[in-house]
Amino acid sequence: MHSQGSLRIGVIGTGGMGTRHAMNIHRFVNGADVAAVYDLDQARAQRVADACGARVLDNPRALIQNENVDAVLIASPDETHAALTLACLEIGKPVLCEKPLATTVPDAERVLNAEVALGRRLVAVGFMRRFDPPHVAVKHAATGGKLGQPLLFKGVHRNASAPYGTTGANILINSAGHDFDSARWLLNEQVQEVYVRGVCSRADASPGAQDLLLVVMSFANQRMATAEVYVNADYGYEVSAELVCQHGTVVTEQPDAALVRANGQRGYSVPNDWLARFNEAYIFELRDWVDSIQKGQPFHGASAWDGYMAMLITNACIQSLQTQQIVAVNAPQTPALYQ
Ligand code: ISE
Repeated sequence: MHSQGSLRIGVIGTGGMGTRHAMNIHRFVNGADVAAVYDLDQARAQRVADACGARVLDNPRALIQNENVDAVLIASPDETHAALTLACLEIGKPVLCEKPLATTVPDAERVLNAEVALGRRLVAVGFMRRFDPPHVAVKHAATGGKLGQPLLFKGVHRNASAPYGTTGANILINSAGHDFDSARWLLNEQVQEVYVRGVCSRADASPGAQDLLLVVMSFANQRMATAEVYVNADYGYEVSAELVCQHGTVVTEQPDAALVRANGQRGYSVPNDWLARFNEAYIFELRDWVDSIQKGQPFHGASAWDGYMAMLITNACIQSLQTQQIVAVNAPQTPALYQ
């Protein structure tokens, strides 16, 4: 049953991420309930619906238009994100779209232009690192003044393994957007140029698949950023963000890490994936999103503009990876809606 007055959320996509979001809403977000779910795999959708006391709908657009759904969470495959977000904008429904907002620049532009035309912010994008306590601590330390101006962002983004055949372009579209958003968020500057190189880490990876990328970004005011994105790191899932500032540096520290001494060794465990590493961030992101809708306060996470900028940078990175040249990122002026 849904509590009176709670925000009724429809979840599109019940894979790993969508299921985690649905269960987080059900268990940890006050003032919100999962009212409906959709997945192409209806049996999978039914299992999540049963766990959350929600209905299963057989069509994502029917879910978006359903009068018993107040807000929509999109966690379906990347290539569906832009069209489904547009469908939410068409009927004025708030939406949290998992990253990436789109898989092409034109699609990201269509979402951005639709929200600008609407004149109000309905789109939130799931760059959850903005709610990750270690990343928030880096942001606070860098803006506290004691370290001076942040000059260089250094991101490390390692997945234990990626599906066979994952290409450099796939990685840039599906994964590296987090690092581009973190660099923009922590440096608070406009990106100007990118340079990307990639290598294939092992003989048994699919031919030509570059699974270790190094991205260099230059920003306005002579700020810089590097991001290592390695999707077959083997040892585990690890993300770090460091800012090198005028008078010091600040770097994310492992949350809840325990130093274990055993069997002549000492060390920390490493999570297997992003659901484990960013467990808290996903909950904090959902609470902030629900509060922004229920209380009419700004969402403190990424907007459609941030989702568009991530795709613009991604597109330039794909070109740089292919040409091995520096590529300019020609961003338009930030629309007033996002300033
Ligand atoms: C995944 O979709 C995520 O969002 C994770 O944060 C990222 O590390 C992973 O590479 C993506 O596939």
